[in-house]
Amino acid sequence: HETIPHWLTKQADLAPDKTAIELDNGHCLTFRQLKDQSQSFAKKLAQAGITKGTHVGILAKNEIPMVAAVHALSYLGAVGVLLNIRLTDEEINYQLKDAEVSLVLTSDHLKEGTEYFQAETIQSFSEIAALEESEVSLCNELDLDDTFTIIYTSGTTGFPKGVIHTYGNHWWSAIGSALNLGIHENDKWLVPLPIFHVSGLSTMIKSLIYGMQIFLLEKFDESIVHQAILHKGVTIVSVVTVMVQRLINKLGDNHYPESLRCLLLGGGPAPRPLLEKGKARNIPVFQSYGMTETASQIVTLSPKDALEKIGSAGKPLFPAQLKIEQTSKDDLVGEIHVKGPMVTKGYFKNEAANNKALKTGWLATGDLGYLDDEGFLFVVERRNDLIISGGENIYPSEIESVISGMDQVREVGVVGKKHETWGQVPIAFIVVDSQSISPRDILVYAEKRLAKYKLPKEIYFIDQLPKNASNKLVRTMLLKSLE
Ligand code: S0N
Ligand code: AMP
Ligand code: MG
Ligand code: MG
Ligand code: MG
Repeated sequence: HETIPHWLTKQADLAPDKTAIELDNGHCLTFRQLKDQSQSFAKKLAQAGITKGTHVGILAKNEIPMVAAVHALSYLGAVGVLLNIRLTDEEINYQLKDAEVSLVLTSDHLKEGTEYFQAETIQSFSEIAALEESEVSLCNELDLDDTFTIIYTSGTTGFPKGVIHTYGNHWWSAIGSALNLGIHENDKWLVPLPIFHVSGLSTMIKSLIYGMQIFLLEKFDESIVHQAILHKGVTIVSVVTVMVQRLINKLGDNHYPESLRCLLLGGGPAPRPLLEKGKARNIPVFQSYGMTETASQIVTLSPKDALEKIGSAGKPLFPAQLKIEQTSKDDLVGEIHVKGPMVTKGYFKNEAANNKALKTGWLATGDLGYLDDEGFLFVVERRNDLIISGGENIYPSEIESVISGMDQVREVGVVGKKHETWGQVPIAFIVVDSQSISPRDILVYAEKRLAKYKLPKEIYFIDQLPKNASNKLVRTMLLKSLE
């Protein structure tokens, strides 16, 4: 087993007085302070019964107590199950049960919303902070094969799957990114993306490994991001498409200062017109391809290629490999397979999914793409009808299985429709058994079970769903029926 020194302890030793985290209100925390706070929190968590291997749910917006809580788990060898705050109680409870979570930690202001969570204990950060520190010995090494975090990602079957991230996955993700983007002395990486997604989490960990300051936002706000780029020396910002759109609108005909060296764009496709707008304003947008399973970007367009290869997601990072599984010799397009030490070792207790996606030593992503003659990746189609709305994933099957649970509903088909703001939104086609049901009834039923961003934005009642010869729903035909 390979181990490294605990990364926060190490950085607190190398650069104790360097700023680790800056908040928009001006509050800063050094690496030493972050270590002290995390270690103290760990000793209090031990008092609350957390030991090596305990699965701990974390439900929070980006805030320092959340960062400290995640690091605290690593000092105990416990596993963090990061929960998306937009999910409904039912969706959260599925994850808590599936991930075998015994205790949930949450922000003080979110505690009230957790009364229907099915967990033995739910504690706010302040409640833990009020405990005595127990005399427990904290981990001073990290085993790269040990599990650190689990993040759920929507599944084709309608049920989400828990992606396991080891310390090694996060380590290699950070190294791969550094070998591509470089580490600059004055780097300040702005994190407007949630830490409950690997997009935010991975930057929080890079901060420790690089000794780099992050500028942490509780949630995305284009005015704050804009000001931070103009006046606070931010050099890198992680973004999804809708954020780039909002920033470009805000910028108008002005330009960002040279200090901004990278807008790392991930989490979904980027429309070409948007990339061209960015290019016209000299905004250094770096397209990337990655997913929860790859612990963040695994393919990124490097700065020197960004202009010539607009539309491409780039080349695999140094520690990663990529191949296209062609179905026929004449078709360049095939399934994207990736491999590397940042790729997950598997989904938590889900042998079927592991056999499907990870059996060969490569991750079969389900996404379709091709490589141009210089080896640059172009993603052409997403896996299994996956809908991406504002960087959040939605599988049609999640919505279909919920709505078909209504007594009056015989069948449902859901597809993604292009949307000005969100990129895509889900819309539903429904075959009913009785006429006594309205779109409103459906939404009332669905909103108890599905996060708001998953609710169908349009509902159509139809006589029957388009099926192929083997009686499978043909989703592409649904969209065509609207034309
Ligand atoms: C885009 C965001 C910020 C929008 O949220 P906002 O503006 O804060 O909305 P709210 O004020 O909370 O709500 C207003 C109304 O909007 C609805 N709503 C909110 N979000 C969505 C959405 N996504 N789709 C549809 N509707 C939405 C609310 O319900 C509310 O409605 P009303 O008014 O009716 O009540 C927010 O959605 C956001 O933060 N999105 C990004 C999430 C994200 O991080 N995704 C990436 C996931 N992927 C990965 O982690 C792997 C790839 C990766 O690592 C990566 C990705 C990006 C960049 C870099 C990397 C990397 O490799 O490092
Ligand atoms: P998530 O795990 O939430 O980040 O979702 C990852 C999925 O987003 C991938 O499997 C792709 O379907 C999609 N995706 C990520 N990057 C790109 C890209 N550059 N172009 C098109 N789709 C992308
Ligand atoms: Mg709730
Ligand atoms: Mg997602
Ligand atoms: Mg039914």
